Amino acid sequence: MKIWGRINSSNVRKVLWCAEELGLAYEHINAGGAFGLVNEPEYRAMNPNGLIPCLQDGDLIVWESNAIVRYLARQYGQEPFTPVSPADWAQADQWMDWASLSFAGPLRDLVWNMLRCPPEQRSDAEIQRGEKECARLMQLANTALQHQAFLSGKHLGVGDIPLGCIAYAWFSLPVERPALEHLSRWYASLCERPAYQKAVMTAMT
Ligand SMILES: N[C@@H](CCC(=O)N[C@@H](CS)C(=O)NCC(=O)O)C(=O)O
Repeated sequence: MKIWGRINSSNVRKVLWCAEELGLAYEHINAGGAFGLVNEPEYRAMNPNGLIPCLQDGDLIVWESNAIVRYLARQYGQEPFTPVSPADWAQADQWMDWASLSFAGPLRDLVWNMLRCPPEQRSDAEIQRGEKECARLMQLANTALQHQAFLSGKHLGVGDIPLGCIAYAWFSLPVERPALEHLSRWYASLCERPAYQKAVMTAMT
């Protein structure tokens, strides 16, 4: 199994963390950003979308981070990490897609302006916008975590993977964060997991 993508990407972290939780053996290949590779014809032949992450497992190639996480969970996981019933899958899908789709813009506003862009291009207005929206979304997750240990229920599951990676970025950046008791407890429990430490808690730059 091969996984392409630079490790400071939240989308790549999802795939690496999932693979680590499942105890899978894989080869990791840096790609994207300063590593390039994504515009090479060989990479485009695999992933015409030209983004990271990308997975190869035997003859199968998958891109789109949530699709990769779902594939790994279905192919190699078991309950409680992998849901079984359509209803439990729907809950996991809900949190996975919500996290990815809702946070894509506001998290990018923060990461791009605080870590990646040339100083003269930094936009304080975008940082303020990202800060406000990320705080609003995290409040929503905090409420969901009031009565359950994980977004997936009593145990960690695929439904927690995308927000877990986004939360690492959010807690690592020098942004205003409201006090969110339940989200903080959930995040602290992720930080204790060896798989999370190895795959997610790496340098942001
Ligand atoms: N919806 C896609 C988004 C992928 C994406 O935007 N990847 C970014 C990194 S987070 C990327 O490839 N950027 C270009 C690069 O790093 O060269 C997914 O979840 O996989």
